[in-house]
Amino acid sequence: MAKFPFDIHATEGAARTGVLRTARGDIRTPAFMPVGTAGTVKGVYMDQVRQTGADIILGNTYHLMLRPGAERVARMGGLHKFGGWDGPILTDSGGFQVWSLSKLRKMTEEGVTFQSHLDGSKHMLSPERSIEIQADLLGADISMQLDECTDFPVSYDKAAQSMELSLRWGKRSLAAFGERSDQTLFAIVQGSNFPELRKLSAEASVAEDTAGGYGGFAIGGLAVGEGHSAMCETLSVTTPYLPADRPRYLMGVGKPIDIVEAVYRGVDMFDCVIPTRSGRHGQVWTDQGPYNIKRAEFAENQEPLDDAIQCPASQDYTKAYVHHLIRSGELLGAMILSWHNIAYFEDLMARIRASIAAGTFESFVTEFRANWSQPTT
Ligand code: PRF
Repeated sequence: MAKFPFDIHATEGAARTGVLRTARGDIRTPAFMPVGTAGTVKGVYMDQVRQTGADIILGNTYHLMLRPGAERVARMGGLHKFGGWDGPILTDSGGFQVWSLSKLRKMTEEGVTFQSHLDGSKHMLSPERSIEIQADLLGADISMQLDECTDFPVSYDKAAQSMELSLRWGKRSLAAFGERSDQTLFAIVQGSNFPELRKLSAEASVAEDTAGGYGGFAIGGLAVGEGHSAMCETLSVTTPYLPADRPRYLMGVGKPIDIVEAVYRGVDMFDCVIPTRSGRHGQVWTDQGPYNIKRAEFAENQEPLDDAIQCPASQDYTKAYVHHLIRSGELLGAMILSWHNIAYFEDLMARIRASIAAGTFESFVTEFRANWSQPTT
């Protein structure tokens, strides 16, 4: 079962809702994966993450290979046991984090060498080593191929070269992954904002999708500065080239409006640090967009954060209290907002799934666009 069964229950336009059945449990799609970079969803206990309705979390090859080391995680029983999460885990392959975090990276055909952002130590990631770390040492349910996240903006020729390198790394990742009964590997489509390159990348990855091939297809290289409408346009010219019966994952996205628009264009899975990272800075997410609880107007506001969300963080603390905690730099403020924001994102996904199932997603999207009061560029 190198490809997890993916049962699509309902579609509306390009949007789909269904269940991806992994060996460690079902993932209801469209799904939002809270980011557990270093084996922890920052500031939130795993049972709280579970309570928000999250079916799967994400882990990072890059961070875990540097600290505490992938071999150490393996000796401690793998990432699920080490971190106390028994549901599915998807790990990112490391290429993107090297691109965004490391110092002095050097790309070759073989792979990427880089200096750790923690202590400057030198490391190497190849497609084969990334698979070894993800699938063998961390024990990820879903591994990602090693890819190169193309710079933005970039010329057509550079984007083409980068996308072709990712395709070759995808082939090597697939070969290294081999046949596995209860784990799967996703391809990553690149090509910047060039429709022809996205098409070529998707078609070439899909051509590898033979028996024992890719279990799903990710769309990488977006949300890197191109802006909301360019991202939407690229999605519209990419998802039609991906197989209808495999899950599609938009990497590192995004804000609620980005997620709604991507589902509208046929995406099934998302991950983003926004709920936790922005929560640590006082941001509270709503259907209108985020606001900051530090604002003076909340100093004596007795309302709960958000009564509509079935989560203790959303219902049991007043805005005035969280305002005080964040202003005081109290740890609990960051914890409450991280938990609440994940619950908000998971609630949004549940509403998206329900509206696709009910055949009302089109009006859900229209209403969501009208309510969203933040710039979307
Ligand atoms: N590649 C990988 N991980 C990613 C990205 C990518 O392009 C992005 C881009 N938004 C986020 N995470 N491997």
